[in-house]
Amino acid sequence: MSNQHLDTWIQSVAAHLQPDTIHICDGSVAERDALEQQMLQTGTLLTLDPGRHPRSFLHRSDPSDVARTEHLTFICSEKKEDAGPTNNWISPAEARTRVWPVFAGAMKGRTMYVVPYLMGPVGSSYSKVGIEITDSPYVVANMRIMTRMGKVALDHLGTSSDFVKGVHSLGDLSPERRYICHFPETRTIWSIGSGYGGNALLGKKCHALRLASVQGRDEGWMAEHMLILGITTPTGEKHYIAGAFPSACGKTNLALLVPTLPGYKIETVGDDICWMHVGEDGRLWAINPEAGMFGVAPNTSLKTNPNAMKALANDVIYTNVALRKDGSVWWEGMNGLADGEEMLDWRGQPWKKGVSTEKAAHPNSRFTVDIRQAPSASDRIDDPRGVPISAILFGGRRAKLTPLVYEARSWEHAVYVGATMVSETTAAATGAVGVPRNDPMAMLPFCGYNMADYWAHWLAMGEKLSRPPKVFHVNWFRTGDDGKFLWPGYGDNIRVLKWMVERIAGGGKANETPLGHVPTQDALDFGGLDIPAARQQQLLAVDPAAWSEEVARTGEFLDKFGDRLPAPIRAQHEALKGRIKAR
Ligand code: OXD
Ligand code: MN
Repeated sequence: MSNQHLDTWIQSVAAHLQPDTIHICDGSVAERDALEQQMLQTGTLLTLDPGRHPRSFLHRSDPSDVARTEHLTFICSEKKEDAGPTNNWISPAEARTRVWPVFAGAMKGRTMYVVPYLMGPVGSSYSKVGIEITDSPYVVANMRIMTRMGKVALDHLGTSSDFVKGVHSLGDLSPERRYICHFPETRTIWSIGSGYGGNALLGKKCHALRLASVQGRDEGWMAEHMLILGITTPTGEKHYIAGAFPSACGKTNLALLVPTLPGYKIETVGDDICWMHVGEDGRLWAINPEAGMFGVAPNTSLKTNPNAMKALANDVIYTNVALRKDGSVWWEGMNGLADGEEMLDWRGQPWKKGVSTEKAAHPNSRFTVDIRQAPSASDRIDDPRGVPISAILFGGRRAKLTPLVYEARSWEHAVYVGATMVSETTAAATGAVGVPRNDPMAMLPFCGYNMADYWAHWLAMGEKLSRPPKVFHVNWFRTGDDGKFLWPGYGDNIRVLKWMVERIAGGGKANETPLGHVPTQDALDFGGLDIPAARQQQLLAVDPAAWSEEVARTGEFLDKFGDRLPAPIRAQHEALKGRIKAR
């Protein structure tokens, strides 16, 4: 079926970028195989040992291009206020004069791939089509795993003009000429100068979060940086939970959790992005718009995330991991290296265990794999209706201050809790690691419009929910005075989920604190864990003095939004101050 809107747009982009040839991707296995062969010949992909890693490849990116570059990422709304104080902004007119010329002739001597992709299950009224034009076969191969790509997307689109238009070129890969521009009003993305996942796989952060968050606001739904998991209790009670955590804070680990408590079962629906709609039953219903995982490799091991390791059995694209002499991949946290073992680091340089001081794998090295390969994959991943959400988690990485878990007091309070999330930075973006920064709903780098309006949208969504989910805040990363983690995390996080499910059912003992409801020490299942009572107490403690400093900092953050800050957020802030003072 031909689509006039699509054809016209492709021609206009081609006229400017001047590729040698144009290839419209159909998503077939034959197409994938041919592309892989070509990338092996050019060195874009390297082979791995076929016995250990069937049909899997290694890609090494340019060393200056290994993470999202937030300072080169722009929201190009007509009005600056619509991008808000947390986004970089340039006007569409400026983008046209400053950025579009960088694309001129960028595909000379290259093939222009046209990648139609569907975000969301086939046949779902919630799913959306995007078309990514790119000159990177690595991007095509990743998009084929991360989305439902090719004919299936064109079939969904039909003759409609309703698709996100993404133009991506590697350009010369120079950070000097790198731009990732989003035009929410025309649902367009321009990305040049980077081949890195979050900058170049336009379906993911650019479309499914930055543009979709705006579209969701306009159409009354939500695009969130959240995992989706299903939990079944020993008595057969089943719930779905969505969770927002900043990048590289363990979303994939939680989504694929193997419970340490007997009788519990966890299913994975999504590990990074979640689109939620109000169902006829007054609940929130969620789909995972993606089809794959672009997971952080370091610290993924049989111990920390056995389901991820099993998902990686075959058909994986690894990016910037280390390569052992036997043709297998390695990253920090995987163990199993003999002292003195030599291999190649993520740049392809010789590396020796016990001698080399640099990391062998880049801290933001990744695996790309079909999420349905995880043993925990839910049979609802492809359900066009999505899944009903019983609880939402907000989580940050805080060494101090924030208790393991607390429950918000109301929807308005929940929106405040999400809006005031703080987390210590990670390697997923360039810049210093370990610095606390406000990251509302884990959307700081991904909200395509003014955060204050985004909170107003959250508040408005709450009004439409007759059966809103319960909302919790979690922090797996609190440390004791010795600097060691107080909580074992990983599979033991099931103990926190257990308490949440009890709360959903109307049970689960809790203390009322200024922050919200914190489980009593005996309400949390510490059974079989070697955590002394004093450390359990520290894990759940709320220190009013420290919180009054935190609240002052939060106040400064909220002030950035001026008059646009929704009144209920300000009111929640004042109420929290009052509760802390009363202690
Ligand atoms: C990701 C990120 O890649 O959040 O998911 O950076
Ligand atoms: Mn993410």
